[in-house]
Amino acid sequence: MELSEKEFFDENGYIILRKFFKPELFDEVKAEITQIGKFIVGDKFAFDSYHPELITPEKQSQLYDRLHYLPCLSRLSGNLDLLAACRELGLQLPVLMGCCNMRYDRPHDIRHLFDWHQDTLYLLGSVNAVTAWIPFSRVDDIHGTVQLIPGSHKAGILPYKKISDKPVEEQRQFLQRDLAIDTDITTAPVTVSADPGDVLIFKQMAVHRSMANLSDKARWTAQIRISDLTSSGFLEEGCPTGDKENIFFQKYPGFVHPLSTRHEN
Ligand SMILES: O=C(O)CCC(=O)C(=O)O
Repeated sequence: MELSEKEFFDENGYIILRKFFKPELFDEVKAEITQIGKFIVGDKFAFDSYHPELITPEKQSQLYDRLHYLPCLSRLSGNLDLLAACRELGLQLPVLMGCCNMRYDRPHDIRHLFDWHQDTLYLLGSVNAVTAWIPFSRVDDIHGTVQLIPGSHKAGILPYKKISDKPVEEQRQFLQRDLAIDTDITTAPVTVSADPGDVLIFKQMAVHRSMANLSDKARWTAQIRISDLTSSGFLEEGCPTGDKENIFFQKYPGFVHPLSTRHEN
């Protein structure tokens, strides 16, 4: 028997909704990226092609750091169809988490790839929070993409360890470079292949990682983070988000902080 979209999502922790966005949406995204790209990098900047000689490390970080201020990202975050899809997937009252982002993954640049992780560990949010991962260019095992472990969200937050020397203090932000999953990932992953217009929605508890861009084109994506205000305990806990609080001071149902990491300095 075929599963409904919601059943598939609940079972696997992710879903790819094909041809979800209208093509016009990408015209405005491309236009805004091209506008800031030309301003920062120079007139030869083009969304669809990549010229390593133009993009110095300084220009790359200037470009990257500006992406999440693009007005089109706000419009995407507030996209009514996206919020309706979240409701259909079970988020009764979807609210933005303020950590929406865009990624620019250059060919063969592995420095910014994320190893296996769960977004909840860094972003907090409601237990059923989701990330809408939106490609603006082709994504697959050649062009770079993400891999997910189906069903991994069901185990809640996995054991983790601190991998930086950042002290554990209440209002400190912990990022991917500070915390890592402390267990072997042995289940076979799913590799996402998608085109502009498609959207991957995954539970922030789902274990996932980046895959390198082996093509000669830049990989452009947006990540919209959405919690559910009605999720049990979320409001009572003060709607925690990872830019103000961290996992060491949060209670997620059924999760016991590993003694090896709790309050370790
Ligand atoms: O796009 C990627 O390579 C990884 C994105 C990711 O893991 C995330 O946004 O949580």
